[in-house]
Amino acid sequence: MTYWDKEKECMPREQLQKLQLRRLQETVYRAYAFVPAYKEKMDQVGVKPEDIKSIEDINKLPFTTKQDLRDNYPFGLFAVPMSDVVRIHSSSGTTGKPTVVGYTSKDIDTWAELMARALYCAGASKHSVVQVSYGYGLFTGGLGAHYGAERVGASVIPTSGGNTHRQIMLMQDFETTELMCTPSYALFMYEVMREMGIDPSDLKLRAGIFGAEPWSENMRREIENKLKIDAYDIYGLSEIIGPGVAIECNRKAGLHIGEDHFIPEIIDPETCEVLSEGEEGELVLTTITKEALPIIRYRTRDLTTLNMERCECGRTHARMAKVLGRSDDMVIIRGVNVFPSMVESVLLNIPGVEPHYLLVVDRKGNLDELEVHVEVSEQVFSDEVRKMESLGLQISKELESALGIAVRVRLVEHKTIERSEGKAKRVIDKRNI
Ligand code: DLL
Repeated sequence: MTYWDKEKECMPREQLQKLQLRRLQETVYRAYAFVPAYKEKMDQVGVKPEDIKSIEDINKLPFTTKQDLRDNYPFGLFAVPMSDVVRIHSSSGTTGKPTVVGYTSKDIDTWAELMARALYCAGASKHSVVQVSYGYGLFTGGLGAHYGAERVGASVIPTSGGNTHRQIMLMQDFETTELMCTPSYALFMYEVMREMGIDPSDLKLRAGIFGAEPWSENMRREIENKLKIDAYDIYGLSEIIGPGVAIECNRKAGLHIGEDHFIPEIIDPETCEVLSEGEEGELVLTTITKEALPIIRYRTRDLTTLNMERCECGRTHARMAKVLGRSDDMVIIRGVNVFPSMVESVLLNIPGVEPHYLLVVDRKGNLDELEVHVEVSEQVFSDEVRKMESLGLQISKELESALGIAVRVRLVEHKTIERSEGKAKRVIDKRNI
């Protein structure tokens, strides 16, 4: 087994916790001293930086939410003067002002290091040709991946998202070995490859490092079989640093969180109570090395579990389970919680169904209705009506038994559901509530 930074990645937990405590204390001191909003929040609950005497004391600190970033738009949570900020990113956000994040040059270095570690963990090296098809720009995906791939010493192709035909031509001609993009875009690329008459097994592609949106295990299988590659899950969010917060190793038994830079916790999203190892809840992250934008106990809204056991690969950092949904992605239909990934998992087990789907939620009278649009293969679509009907029936039965609510299924023709070059849109909620 080889590691990018064995000393850090395989550090005994006791030692790791000492490092975390020291870094946490420094972070809390800096946040309290330099960010008025943090001082105010801590004063409100009556906690001072010197009250943090052990790692467990983290739960004395107040949470930070996206709303705090919005309230302090654009730079109000920065802990350094703007002259020390060398990069600004922001996350799109569907409503209102975007969330703005900043980096010092040391932060950029930390991020590149974490991304290099992530890429290496997924098998990339200086012999790799890495195609970065995450968007470059305010989104952290493109540049985050780019700096990490360069640090590994790989040859980097900064294609960004879009222009899919050209992406594939370059992938073929430049002999890309690792592809980095959203899992939904990887599937779209496969479709375009087929149209171009390219057989993925003739490419040099070895692995994909996919993230920025939830994707089920069935989706992983689908991508691996179609593109003939090994697919790794990478997790991150702009508020914390961007991609590279956590990455799978080749055991694919959870994503290793860079615990020398972040402290993870799991809370009950309703009561905010801290849950114990293995219990499912909302991931909360604290940055402990970030200079420009220290973030204390950030409520990610992502639902997962933590596993603190040493991985078979030798790494000791906590592993988070694949994130299958966000608490705010969840649609509540007649009181039942439904995640798009649950629908995805069911669909991809049914032959003839394509991995492209859309949940449309509406309210008729007082009743919520869920309609799932499902793409079927060209062959199925041209089959006789009776076969289509029975497939539709099978899908709705399987969805109903998995979700516990009635589901209307609409089979749609190949390529009718909009393809995405970035994060896929899986839900349309037409209810005005
Ligand atoms: O999506 C950073 C990123 C870029 C991660 C490229 C991985 C690869 P944001 O735009 O701020 O940052 O969105 C963060 O995306 O809170 C999750 O809900 C979701 N997300 C990110 N990675 C995963 C993943 C980037 N592997 C939000 N699985 C997060 C599931 C993910 N959801």
